[in-house]
Formats: sequence, C-alpha cells, structure tokens
Amino acid sequence: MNRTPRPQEIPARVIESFGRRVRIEMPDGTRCAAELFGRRLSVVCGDEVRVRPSSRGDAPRVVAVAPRRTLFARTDSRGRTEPLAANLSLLAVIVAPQPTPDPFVADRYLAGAAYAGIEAAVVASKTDLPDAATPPFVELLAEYEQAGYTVLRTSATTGAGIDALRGLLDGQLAMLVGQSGVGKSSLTNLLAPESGRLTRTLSDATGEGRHTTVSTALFKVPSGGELIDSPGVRDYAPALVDDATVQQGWKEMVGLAPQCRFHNCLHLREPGCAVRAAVESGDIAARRYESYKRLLNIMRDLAPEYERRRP
Ligand SMILES: Nc1nc2c(ncn2[C@@H]2O[C@H](COP(=O)(O)OP(=O)(O)OP(=O)(O)O)[C@@H](O)[C@H]2O)c(=O)[nH]1
Ligand SMILES: [Mg+2]
Ligand SMILES: [Zn+2]
Repeated sequence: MNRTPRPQEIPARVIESFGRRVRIEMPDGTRCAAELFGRRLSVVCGDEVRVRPSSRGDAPRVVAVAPRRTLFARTDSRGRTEPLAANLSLLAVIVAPQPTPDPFVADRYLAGAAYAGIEAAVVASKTDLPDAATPPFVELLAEYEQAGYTVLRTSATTGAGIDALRGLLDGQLAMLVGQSGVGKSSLTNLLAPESGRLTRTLSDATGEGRHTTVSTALFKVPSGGELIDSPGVRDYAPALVDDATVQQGWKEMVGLAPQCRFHNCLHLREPGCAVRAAVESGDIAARRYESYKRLLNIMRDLAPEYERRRP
C-alpha cells in the first residue's frame, strides 16, 4: 500500500487572534493563518501550540495547546471569563491625557494582572500634548507612583521615553492595553517597525477612541522582548476572584493589610483597619481606595450572574 505518512505535529506559536481566527508562527519563522481543530479548542495570542502542517494546500491545523504559564482574561457582562492572551510576563497599561482617561479602567487592568500573576506597569502616552501637564493627568500618574507602580512617560510623536519603554520590555512578553485611542498601536509601530499596525489618522473631534485595532497581535521588539498590541476597550473587568483576593490588585494595600485588626479585613467598615487609616492620612489615594471598593462590588455583582448560568 502506498499511503502518505501522517504529517508530524510541530510546535508553533499563536501570534494573532481574533475570535476563532488565528495566525501562527512556525519554528522557522514563517507566519500563516491556521485553523483550530475541534470546537472545544480555544487559543489566544501568545499560546504555544502544536500544529499539523497543511497537506494539499489547506491551512495548518492547531491540534493542542501547551500549558500556559499565565493567562490574562476579562469577565464579560454576563460573568463569563474570556481569555485575552497567554504567557504574558508584563502588562503595560497605557494611559493618555486624551481621550479623557478613565482611571478605573487602568486600576482594573493593574488588578487583573496581579490576579493572573503578571507584572504590571503604567505607561503614560502622548506626553507631548498640553493636557499631559495639567493637574488631572499629572495627579493620576502621581497616584500610581505613590501606589508603587513603575510609571513611564512617553510620546510616540516626539520619541520621548521610548528608550525607557524599550528597557521595560526587554526580556518580556508584554501586552499593551488601555482605552481606545490612547496610542497603543502608535507605540507598537515605533517599538516594532515591522508590525505595520493601523492607527487612527483622521482627527476625531470628540477625542474619544474609535476602536481602530480589532485583533490582538504579537511582535518582536528588535532591542529585546516581544509585545502584543490589543484592541482598545471602553471597560475592563478582571476574571472573577473572591472578596479576599480583590485587594491583591492594589499594590499599596498588600503591605498594609497584615496590620489590620482582623486578618480577614476587607477594609470597608471593620474597626482597626490599617488601610482606611492610610486613606485618611493620605498615604493611600482616596480615588484608588474608591476604585478598590468599586471592583469589590463589581465582582460581587458578576459572580451571581456566573453562578446562575452554570449548568
Ligand atoms: N499627540 C500625540 N498623538 C498621538 C501619540 N500617539 C498616538 N497619537 C494619536 O492618537 C490617535 C490614536 O492612536 P492609536 O495608536 O491608533 O491608538 P490605539 O490605542 O491603538 O487605539 P485603538 O486601536 O482604537 O485601541 C492617533 O490619531 C494617533 O496619531 C502621541 O504620542 N502624541
Ligand atoms: Mg490600536
Ligand atoms: Zn483593613
């Protein structure tokens, strides 16, 4: 019998994902579209996979996913977890003076990274804009520094801070996240010139983002490291965690919690709370504390949604 041998499975990496559409990179560096084998297989950008090479010209098939070192996800409005990227080591939360920043989105991204065991940093973009020097934005960045996060100030237009950003990304698999229009793709094009990401070119009178980027895609940074550009969001909620874990997403609270009178203090109305004392003395920014309470409420609201949907 003259049977064609079954083609061998080879390792590859998912470098772009858009729903169930994926692109992969083969060990020899070639990149192509791939199909997912089986309905239950779910992969995201950054996944290490095994593929069955194409035969007769059809697309290679992803047949298996390697265990993930980290999985960054979000919760949708129905309490379901949606994976966004795999194997990240760093989440770069981009905040810009325009469009109008929503600090709660940035806070929740920082929290989501912590819950997933991923380092996080704040990257201010568009520092060339006059609004970057006005109080709301300056204070926002100061809050993150006070909380203990690395804060870089950059501009894709002038190139300011880009070397520092390269330094931050070196050796990392980092994803750039943030509201639509903050300049994620502009930074990606600067850091990884091969990427050729589409950025919004027309001036937008409202200053609101327009969701230019639709896919999540990974690129090598020639100076070291890799980055993933992702679609901008209006909102973000981390994958569900229990009440006691929510505070882990606030760097400035983690060190203080052991000083609370009750070991299971949620820093709400409990007596002898070290976190609330720090808020009162100004050591913890009041806005950050409000943001913590908001996420605690969001998690409590979303959990029943999820429970209700369970079979
Ligand atoms: N002044 C100034 N404008 C910038 C800078 N970086 C980006 N922009 C502008 O901001 C707009 C949005 O930039 P994008 O890079 O498309 O933003 P994005 O975060 O990728 O947006 P989404 O893909 O929709 O999430 C574009 O009009 C850019 O030209 C900057 O450093 N300074
Ligand atoms: Mg973009
Ligand atoms: Zn407390």
